[in-house]
Amino acid sequence: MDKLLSKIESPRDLQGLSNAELEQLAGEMREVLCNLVSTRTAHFASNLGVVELCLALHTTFDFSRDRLIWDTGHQIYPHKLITGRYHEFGTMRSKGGLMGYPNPNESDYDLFMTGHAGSSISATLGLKAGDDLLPGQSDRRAVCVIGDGAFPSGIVYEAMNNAGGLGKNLLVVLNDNQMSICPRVGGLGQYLDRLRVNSLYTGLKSEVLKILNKVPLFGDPAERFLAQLKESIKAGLHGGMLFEELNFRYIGPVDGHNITQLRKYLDMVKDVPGPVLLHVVTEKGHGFQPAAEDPVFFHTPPQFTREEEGILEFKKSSSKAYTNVMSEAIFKQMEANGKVTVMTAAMCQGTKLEKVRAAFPDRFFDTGICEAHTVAFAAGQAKAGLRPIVDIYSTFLQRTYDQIFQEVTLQNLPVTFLLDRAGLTGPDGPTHHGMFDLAYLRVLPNMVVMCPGDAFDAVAMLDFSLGHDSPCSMRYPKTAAQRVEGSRTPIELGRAEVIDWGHDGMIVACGTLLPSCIEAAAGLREDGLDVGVINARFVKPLDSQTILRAIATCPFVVTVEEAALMGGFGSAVVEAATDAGISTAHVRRLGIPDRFIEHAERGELLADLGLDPDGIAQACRQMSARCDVKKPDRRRVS
Ligand SMILES: Cc1ncc(C[n+]2csc(CCOP(=O)(O)OP(=O)(O)O)c2C)c(N)n1
Repeated sequence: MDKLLSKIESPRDLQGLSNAELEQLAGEMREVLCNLVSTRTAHFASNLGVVELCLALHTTFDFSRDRLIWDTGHQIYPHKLITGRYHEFGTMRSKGGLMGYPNPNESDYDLFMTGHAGSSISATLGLKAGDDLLPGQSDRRAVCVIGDGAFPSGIVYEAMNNAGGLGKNLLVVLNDNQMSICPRVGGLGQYLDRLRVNSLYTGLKSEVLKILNKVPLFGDPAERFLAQLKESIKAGLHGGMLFEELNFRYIGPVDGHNITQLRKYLDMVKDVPGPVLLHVVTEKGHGFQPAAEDPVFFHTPPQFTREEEGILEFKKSSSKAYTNVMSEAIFKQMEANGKVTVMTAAMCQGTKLEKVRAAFPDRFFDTGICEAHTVAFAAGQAKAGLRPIVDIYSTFLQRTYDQIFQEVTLQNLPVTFLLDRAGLTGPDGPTHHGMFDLAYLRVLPNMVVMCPGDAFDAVAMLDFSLGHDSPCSMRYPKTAAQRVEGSRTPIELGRAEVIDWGHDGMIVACGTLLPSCIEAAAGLREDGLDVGVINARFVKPLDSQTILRAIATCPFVVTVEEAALMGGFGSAVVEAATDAGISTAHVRRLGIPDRFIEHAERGELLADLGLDPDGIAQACRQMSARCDVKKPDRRRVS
């Protein structure tokens, strides 16, 4: 089946292949990509779109020595297929298997473990600057591939400014498929559209080839480049002045699915001195019609089966996720209050805001992959008197820490931060686990930090935050929303909710692991241990009264959070107890230890970290056994 692909152990094996064989190989690679997504959820349309580009790059450069960075890294699959990982490809994104992003532990062809967009030009420029300073390294070429969705990120212009000033030899391949996850937005995208209508790309493909054929294939690269430039200007085919003004040579647009042409272009620019931007036009989802027609859905589709006539059957989950609960809650808030606005940094689909976008087009803002701008933009709206919501993944909020500090908390502006994908995101792995937000948000004065225990809390907390005159944040994971039974207390600033009080010990649950804590307590009760549960709700302000009463009076206390232990909720509890002069020797903190967590299903990771009901119950049993000899009154420090 994979006649050619199965023999490719490394990019060196591509060297003898003709353009026709490379095209055949591209077909085989697409087949493997399609087979993968029929077994699991994985990045798909972006990978289908870069197959030819990947082959052209690896046949023009030698990346065992030259440098290559794929921006973001979600389109790394074709690269993995031809850099020695074909035989393990089926393990992609599963526990112990290949990572869905570049991973230097898997291959020397992957330079950085990344999953966040926009940093590729900076990192590649850094590699080049480093290689140029080290003896015998300056011949190493430096290439990065960046999508038009990632391209508006602020850091890209910091890097281009630096590269244009340094004049380093650097090739930036702009992979323009007119899509981020959703259709790309903003003025820069419109500029790229104008470049696309440049006759070099539209209609005049034969003209392109004529020009290329006039350019000598051998000889001084700078001269070859100038010859090409002269010919294209003569034909009125040159554009990209924005990049030229930044001291980049702009070439393109080029058809990114024509291997022959791509290789000619890459060969032409590979030794051009100074920074070059090669504008390559691709189709997201290329080669698999349903994905090309709906690249938004097929960015990371649910597992599906292909049928004869191309009809697809999707493996859909019937449960409602926290993301859905919150997008519906946002919708209702916007319906009720014309001052509520919502912002997403290119994650409209992931945060399920499509209905909000359609219903409130003037109060919905997709800013593109520009998190820092998004937060300052929200601050401006809050200052003007609106009630902005920043709906963002926990891990991407890290991009904008300074704006949260300066523009929001320092001004004490009422911006609401909804942190989706908080905690362990599962198969995306360490680049995407949202584990640091509690630690980095709770240190900021004025910031209210909330963790809903279930869907009831999540909706009520949004309502609370939109009536509160300070910045508020709340977090929830990527999982099915749960609801704790029984009558619930309303959300009150800095007040926890006592689910039950236990005489043998207490679990203090911070966040949506609350139902697991309740399940653990129920199991312990069957074993004869009376362990109660507190739903902490607030990390800041902490309900010291309730939580410290538990520490002062109960034989043991276990805190539970799906976040980094260092600086997180348990730390806040221990700090508060220490400040109050209460011993914490009988307090145990459960959460994410001080290391990066690999990829696997969220449930597998929770179990590995002792954060599932069994693990929580086990920790309680251990604490109970350990604290048995000690009595609560001995713990109070005088
Ligand atoms: C800082 C950051 N914000 C958001 C994302 C989520 N994200 C992953 S891929 C993607 C779209 C990238 O578009 P583009 O660079 O054009 O690549 P394409 O998928 O179109 O090939 C987004 C928004 C991210 N990875 N990093």
